[in-house]
Amino acid sequence: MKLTTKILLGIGLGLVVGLALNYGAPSVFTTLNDYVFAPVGDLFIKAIKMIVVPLVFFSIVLGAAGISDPKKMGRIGGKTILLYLLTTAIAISIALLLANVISPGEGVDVAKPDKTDIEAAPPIKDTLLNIVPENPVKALAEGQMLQIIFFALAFGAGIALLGNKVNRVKEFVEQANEVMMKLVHLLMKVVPYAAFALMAKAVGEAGLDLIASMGLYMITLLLALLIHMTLTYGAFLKFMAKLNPFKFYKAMFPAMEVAFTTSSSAATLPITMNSVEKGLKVPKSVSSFVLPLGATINMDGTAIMQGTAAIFIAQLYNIDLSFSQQLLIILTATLASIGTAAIPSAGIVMLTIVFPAVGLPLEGLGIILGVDRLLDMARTATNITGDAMVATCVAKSEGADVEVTGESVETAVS
Ligand code: DAS
Repeated sequence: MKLTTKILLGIGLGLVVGLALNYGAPSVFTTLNDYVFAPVGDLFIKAIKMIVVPLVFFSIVLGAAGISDPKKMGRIGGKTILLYLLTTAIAISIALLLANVISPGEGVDVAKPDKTDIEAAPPIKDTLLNIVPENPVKALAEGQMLQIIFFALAFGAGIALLGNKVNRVKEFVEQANEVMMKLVHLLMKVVPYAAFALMAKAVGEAGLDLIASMGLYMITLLLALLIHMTLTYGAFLKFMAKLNPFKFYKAMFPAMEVAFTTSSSAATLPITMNSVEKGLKVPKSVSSFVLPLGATINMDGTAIMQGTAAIFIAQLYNIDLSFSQQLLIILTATLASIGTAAIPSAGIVMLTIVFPAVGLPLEGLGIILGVDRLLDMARTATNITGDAMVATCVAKSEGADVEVTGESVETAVS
């Protein structure tokens, strides 16, 4: 049975058990929650926290080290990274605006976690100043994620600049990254059971109201993805790449389909490159730099999920987020999306960066996890579309004659 099917079964069973206990046997729920649901949920979240530091570190080092020839790529690299950061910040801003307007988490009384490890978020100025770690080893040991991301970007850039002189370091990082991807893959096998326990716990506590609010959370997120894909990307395509957005989407549809079915930007990369080179006439000199880098560090869809999830969980737990804390979400979700590995469900793992940064309880991860599988498919399609859009705009700005050739691209997905 496919993992997605197992997860959906786990969610469904968790919903039914949670509702039955919430309405029929609250005392039984309390016992089951204490001895089954909560411990399973806690263990799963601890396992996520166990892998997030090395996963982020090696994933970002590899992404930064992948900048083939930083000197040659100066102009193209500068444009690419600027567009990646700009579109990601726009994506999160759309997500925050929609989540505040729709307020999917309002009106549901989810018991606040009894742990006191929810620290108040530091002022945004301190967070920005603290991004540069005085002691990177201490940052890694303490899981200071923003400092880890900064150090990883610097370390990767160092590898890129030294090139072949440090091949063994690069090989080690590549293999370490493979190990971390494998651990995420193995952890995802536990998701159906964790989703069951966490869903039963959450619905057992909050009842039907929670299901309605989770449905609203999904609608809010999918709407943000749609707006970003059509309005943001449409504007860049029309005014910067001088392309008809509808023709662009037609050319990119095969890649979007593969991204949707695989939930992995990495698995989709060959199709994304094929679509951009054959379907949009983007030169290989641009696509071979912009797309692999984008698959690693540019994930607008993931950033939208992280922004929406943060506001949703804050609303569920009645935690008021100030404007500066919401700005902090834009910063942390941008950095978290850079650190997200291009594999299924990696974006949910990175919520362990965003939530603590603004004082949100990680228990909220369990509620998000339950409905994340479908959302991962949609946001991965957005991720690769953003990469392709930037590659097209950069190619145009470099004088390439980008146009829609109408050539169909065979996808590898059977
Ligand atoms: N599935 C990830 C990707 O490959 C994104 C995510 O998990 O958020 O893009």
